[in-house]
Amino acid sequence: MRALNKDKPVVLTIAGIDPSGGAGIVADIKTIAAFACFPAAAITSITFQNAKRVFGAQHQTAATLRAQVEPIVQDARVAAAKTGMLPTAEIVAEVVRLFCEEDLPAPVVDPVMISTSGHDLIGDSAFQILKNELLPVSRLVTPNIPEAERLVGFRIRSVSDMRKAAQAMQSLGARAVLVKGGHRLSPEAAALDILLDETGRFTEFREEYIDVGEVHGSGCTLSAAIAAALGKGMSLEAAVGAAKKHLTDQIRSLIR
Ligand code: PXL
Repeated sequence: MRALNKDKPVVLTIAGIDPSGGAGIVADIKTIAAFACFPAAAITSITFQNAKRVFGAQHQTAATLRAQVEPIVQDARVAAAKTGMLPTAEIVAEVVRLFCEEDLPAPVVDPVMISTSGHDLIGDSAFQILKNELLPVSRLVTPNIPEAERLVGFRIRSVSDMRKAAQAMQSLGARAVLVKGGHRLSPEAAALDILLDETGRFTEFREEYIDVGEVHGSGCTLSAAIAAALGKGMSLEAAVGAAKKHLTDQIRSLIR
């Protein structure tokens, strides 16, 4: 049996579901489809939330995550992948095993830690496995400033610190790193993202900063867009540029 549109590149997201649609897998699917790719999705956690608050979550087990991913891999060539919320040590360790064992491309890792509404989305031991085992099998890791600070263990106060943090994350094993700046750092860093690629080269991405406050799901959307663009065969640099433009267009539509 055939699935509609499956001639498009299949892009897999392994992430939490936010049933209110702002973040997580629903945002990923919308984004992957907007890039004319075929979304496949494996759920790590069912969260109970809206844009204002997270009320709780029901996490999956390693077994139920594997049971979702294996049939996808058996039936389709996955062109690109991303990971989002990986709440428990059991889940992160299984994700690492899946990317090592299965015929899957190295993922874009969005190191989700805290929801925009302030809820913790990853446990301490899960964080350690993400840092020590998932980063080394990633294609790209896409932290915002607080996530980067937790991964590297020092404060980021300037654009030069963003570059140092990117290099520190590459030393942890990530092939490439995209540090997302933000308004909290400085007006200069607002909407500035810095890419460090596998050859050690830095590229700065700057889009207009649109002051709409925190946007629920912006990290999910950006990482899904990068994965989709990679799935279409774009270079890493072109994929990040296209993804950032897509996110900025979406944010701009909030004020229209
Ligand atoms: O934006 C981070 C994030 C990722 N994944 C899920 C989320 C959130 C934030 O709320 O709910 C499932």
